[in-house]
Amino acid sequence: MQYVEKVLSELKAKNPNEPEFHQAATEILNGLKPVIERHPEYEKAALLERFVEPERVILFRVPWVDDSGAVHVNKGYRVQFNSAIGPYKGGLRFHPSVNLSIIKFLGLEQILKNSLTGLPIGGGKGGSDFDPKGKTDHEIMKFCQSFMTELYRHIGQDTDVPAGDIGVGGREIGYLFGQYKRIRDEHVGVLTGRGLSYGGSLARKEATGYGLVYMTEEALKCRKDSFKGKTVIVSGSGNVAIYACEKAQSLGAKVVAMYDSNGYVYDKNGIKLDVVKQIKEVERGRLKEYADRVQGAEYREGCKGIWTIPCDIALPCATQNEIDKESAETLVKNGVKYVGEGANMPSTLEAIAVFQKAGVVFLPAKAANAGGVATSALEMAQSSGRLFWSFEEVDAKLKTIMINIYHNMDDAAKEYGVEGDYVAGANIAGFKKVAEAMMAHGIV
Ligand code: NDP
Ligand code: 2IT
Repeated sequence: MQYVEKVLSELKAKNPNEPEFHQAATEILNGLKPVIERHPEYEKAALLERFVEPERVILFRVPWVDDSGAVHVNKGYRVQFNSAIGPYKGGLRFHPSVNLSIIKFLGLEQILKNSLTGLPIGGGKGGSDFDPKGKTDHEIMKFCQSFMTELYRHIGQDTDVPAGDIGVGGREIGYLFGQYKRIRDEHVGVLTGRGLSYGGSLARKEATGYGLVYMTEEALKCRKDSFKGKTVIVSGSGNVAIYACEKAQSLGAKVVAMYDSNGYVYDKNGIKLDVVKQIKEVERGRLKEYADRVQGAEYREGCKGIWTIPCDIALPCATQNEIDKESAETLVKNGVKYVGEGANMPSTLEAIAVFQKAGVVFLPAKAANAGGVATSALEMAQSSGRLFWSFEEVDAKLKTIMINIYHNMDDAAKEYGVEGDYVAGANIAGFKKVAEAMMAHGIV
């Protein structure tokens, strides 16, 4: 498809040194080829050129003072990618690897993910190369306050609503919200993932992990199967991983391994999630300690080895490109049948090709991890309506949304002649509404 090739090669030339952004754009635009073929008017309107160019990129300095009095400077980012169907919406990531390429890949993915939820939210992403590891609470607070002292002027409940991502959880959202409220003198739903005492939603914390498992459960159900008795690997041990593990276990699966960025634990008896929660959520410690506390569990340095453990279902929930071609081949050789992406872009393009060729049911991130942002949109609805829904109510809505996304991407793949290709199906189903809205708005 000449038009798609042209847009991709221009994107690479105009945005050099952004490999993650190139990767995400390649996956998306290739998946969209059948739609573009049916809509020649999109090329005339330079729709794809506009779709891959963020509406606004904000880069800023974040100076802060540590507990010893030393001054540090980090980079702050907010990419307001696309507001065609609603206010910009997407998380903030604090991790030393953060750069413009990573924020742009996340922002581009977010546009289609948010559209898939069926709720009125546009796409954005932000963050900083700040490393929260090893910092005191006071240092985290000072950093968050400095970050918000610039960010506040660019966001708003009807403009751009950030949330958490890697390195940004309830504690950080609290400090960010406190500073926003102090500067603007407004108690509004400008951030999601807030604490329950100041406008947050029940089930937001659990939503991404639970949602991932709800979608995988639906994929299993459509094949007359279930989680019961399945061996599962969940990579990561943060917010998404912990609640994916919790829901998978509650459905009768045996989760045998998890990791953090130092190494993985293999517990053939099944991961004791209360121990993981204690180490990661309460003590903010290292997963290595799990093996000291649980008899029969093994700890191994390094992450890649986790994918050599045989499993039926793999749920990568840590970070981008954690499954490469070699790991995908090993998983397939060991009999994996389902891969559900909890993290954003955890599989390389080559790994995806391996899974799809082997007939693995592959549930791509923008669909499979959409439960987090969907529940953020439910939090926004509760904030606007000054309402507070019960856990059961939010969880039921989340489950319905995940099942709908699964069938929408499945139907889109069938409609466009690529049955079972959920990468294409998710891209197409997400893109349709965004494209229609962009066309309706004229050349903007
Ligand atoms: P957390 O910060 O809570 O947890 C991240 C986990 O991944 C930690 O265990 C961390 O280990 C590990 N990790 C991070 N970077 C690496 C790395 N380079 N190599 C190995 N392990 C790594 O983040 P979340 O759980 O919120 O996010 C996980 C993924 O899910 C991300 O891709 C995020 O974009 C995506 N996501 C998150 C949503 C949310 O609602 N939070 C929604 C949708 C997607 P360590 O502790 O050692 O750093
Ligand atoms: O990648 C994601 O979807 C998130 N980090 C959640 C974003 C949100 O606004 O809840």
